[in-house]
Amino acid sequence: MSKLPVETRLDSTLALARNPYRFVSSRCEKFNTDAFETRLLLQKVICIRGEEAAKAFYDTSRFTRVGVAPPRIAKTLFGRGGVQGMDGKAHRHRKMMFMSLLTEDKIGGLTRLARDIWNRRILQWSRMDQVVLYRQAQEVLTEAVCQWAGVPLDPADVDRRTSELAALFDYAGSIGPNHWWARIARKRNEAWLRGIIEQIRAGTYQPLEDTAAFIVANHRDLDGNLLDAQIAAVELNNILRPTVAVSAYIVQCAHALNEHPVIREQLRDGSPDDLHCFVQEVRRYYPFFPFAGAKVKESFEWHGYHFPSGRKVLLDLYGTNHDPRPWNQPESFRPSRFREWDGNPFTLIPQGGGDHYQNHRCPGEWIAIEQMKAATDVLVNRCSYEIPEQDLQIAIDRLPAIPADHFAMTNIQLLR
Ligand code: MYR
Repeated sequence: MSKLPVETRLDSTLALARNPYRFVSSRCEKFNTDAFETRLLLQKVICIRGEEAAKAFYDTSRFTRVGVAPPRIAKTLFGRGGVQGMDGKAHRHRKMMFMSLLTEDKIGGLTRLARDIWNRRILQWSRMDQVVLYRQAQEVLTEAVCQWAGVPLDPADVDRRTSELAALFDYAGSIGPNHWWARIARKRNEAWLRGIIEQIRAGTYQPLEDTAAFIVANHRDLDGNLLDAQIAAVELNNILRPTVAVSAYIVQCAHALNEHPVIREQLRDGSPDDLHCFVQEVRRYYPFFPFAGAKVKESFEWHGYHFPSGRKVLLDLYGTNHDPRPWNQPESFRPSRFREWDGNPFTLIPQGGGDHYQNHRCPGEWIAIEQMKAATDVLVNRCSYEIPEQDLQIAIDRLPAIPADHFAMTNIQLLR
């Protein structure tokens, strides 16, 4: 058996916080390996990257997700009792609930709602001196996903509900006041959604039967019981929050359009395939979720390395998307690479890998793709704008990583 390379420093949590997206791959390059052991939050953790590592990571007989998320992430990003911390049959059953909401038809409905809201917003923007795309995208997505999910949202509440939902992903990885605000935001958001679940069950609020709110409120577990109202709220949040998090991808689309004027020109009335390739390359190239975590179920060996039972393991998502073995010149932004792509579920894993039904791969991946396409079309074909002086560098120590100034735009004009 080979000896797993081990980082010698006592704890690497700070190093990871300073450079979350390159932490694993920079060390894999140094050790010339796809796996090494380190200590994070004073616990031994094995970090892995690449296609073969992803195949092992998504083998449900090897890893569990139960009790894996650190408390600070559970209390902000994920909540407690939701699908992210489940395993086996119970996980597959819960996952089916999400997948039933994500038919092509339903995703199309959400995209149409968002398009209408974008169109309304462009008109408002044309009367404003400056807008910040990150915040605008969050508000558009909050309005659209609440309407789509059957979650009533008074127009006067769009601002505060957007701020709450955005805090959950924007400040999950922060320390200090932002992180504490994210914890408060989760409590508020869950209380709001729990109230809606209870009203649906009491019959005092009746959303359409194909909406997320109705389906989550009436979902039964494998024993035939309704979900605890608190857990139902966590699952309804699991639909709203990640949709709003697509705002980070939308800013990254805007950044890519700005960096690559030739590609932008090609997308002007380009084919649906051009748009699809562009969006896939944004998801591959830009930093979104840095890594996914799991815990070894029973000891096993992989590529000659020993993975002991109970050991936490991090799969490097960003590093796998930038692995030079499947991705030729991974550091160059080249949408055309997706014309030939074979659809391998273990090489492009910005939102997790493997199978959507069996594995912990984000069920909202298709929502993200369609929302990114709709927003890119808005930015390329529906309006013109100028980019004022600002810091456009992607802040690589920020989670999710977007430009420090969140992409400000001025002189916005409706094109048609
Ligand atoms: C979601 O809401 O589920 C999607 C969120 C995407 C944003 C990802 C960035 C946050 C990562 C926090 C992990 C911190 C690990 C130290």
